[in-house]
Amino acid sequence: MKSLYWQTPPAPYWKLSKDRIGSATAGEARLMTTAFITGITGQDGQYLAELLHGKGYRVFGLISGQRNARAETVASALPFVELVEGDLQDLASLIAALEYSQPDEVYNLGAISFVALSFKQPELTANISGLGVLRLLEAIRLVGGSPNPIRFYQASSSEMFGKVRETPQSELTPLHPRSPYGSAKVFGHHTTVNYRESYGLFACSGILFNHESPRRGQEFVTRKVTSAVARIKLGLQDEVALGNLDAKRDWGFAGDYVQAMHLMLQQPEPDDFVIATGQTHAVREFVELAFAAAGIDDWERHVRIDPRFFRPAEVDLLVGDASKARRVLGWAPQMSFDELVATMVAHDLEVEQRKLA
Ligand code: F7E
Repeated sequence: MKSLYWQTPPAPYWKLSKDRIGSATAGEARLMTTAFITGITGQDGQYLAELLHGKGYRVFGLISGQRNARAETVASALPFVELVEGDLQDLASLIAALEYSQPDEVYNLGAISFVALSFKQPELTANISGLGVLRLLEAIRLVGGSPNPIRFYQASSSEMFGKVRETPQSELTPLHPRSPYGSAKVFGHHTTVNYRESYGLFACSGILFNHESPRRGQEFVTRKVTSAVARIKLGLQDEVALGNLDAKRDWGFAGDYVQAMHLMLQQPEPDDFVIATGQTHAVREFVELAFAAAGIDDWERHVRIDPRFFRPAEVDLLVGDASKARRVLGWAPQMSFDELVATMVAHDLEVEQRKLA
């Protein structure tokens, strides 16, 4: 991966510099659709980058911090991604990054995305997950000019529904966030809609319900469980400490969900879409199924309830109505809940076995 942003000062039209575009020639690069992704080191950033690269896009990823350790992971997993330094907390850096990459499409996946952490660092969460959206939209407005050719995707979240007012939740369900993360996402969502209505930006908000994969961080309950199940199966640990097993979530596969992000930006008009499977399961069911996938039936013996993992306010039930996405985008989830759990457990068993070898 090339991360030449810090090696070369910005210039008006970088796309044509041959040494920055891998195997593509300058002429080919000019014809390539260019995407700019924030949150490139996260699960969704990686799946989306692969999807867009497969479609012939040139892909830039925003990377923040000094010696960001996760940049190395991206470098080996996604060698085609060109990294650009910048931070959602720093408007000037976003303007420079957009001027540098000259994107056709911007996907804002960067956020403090762990709900539990947002209770401990609410101001940081509001700044990155909330104000960060405003800064990126301002940068697009300033760099793109008028009429603005840059298409924008905002990663909104089912956490915005929080204490749900109706079930299932759709694009029209009132918002009632239950965490600093949810509140920040509500701000980002409304700001996206407002920039669309005020400035005519092609700005879309994808209201994604929980989406998981073997690439999910281990702070989230699904991967925490599948990783622990693998270690318990191999005799490396005996139990896993969890919080509220009664919460219900609509869990899908992240690889399916990034396709919806891309589809939103290919439509004739910008709009907002719920992306979900339409099925809900309690955390307890996920745990039971994950243990069963590893051939362990007495799962309760291995689970300890620890109040440290309860949240000050919980989102009890989420289940999405994605009929608009199905109708307008032609999108539907491909991977079932059972398949998702089995895939994650199999992956983690392999990871742990590899460590032992
Ligand atoms: O928790 C319960 C926890 O942290 C799911 C993010 O991607 O999806 C995600 O947010 C449920 C909650 O995800 C543990 O209380 C029990 O009810 O995996 P999670 P989340 O909070 O739903 C939405 C759509 C986003 O946008 C977010 O960015 O599981 N739970 N025991 C636990 N959760 C965790 N993390 N750890 C436990 O030990």
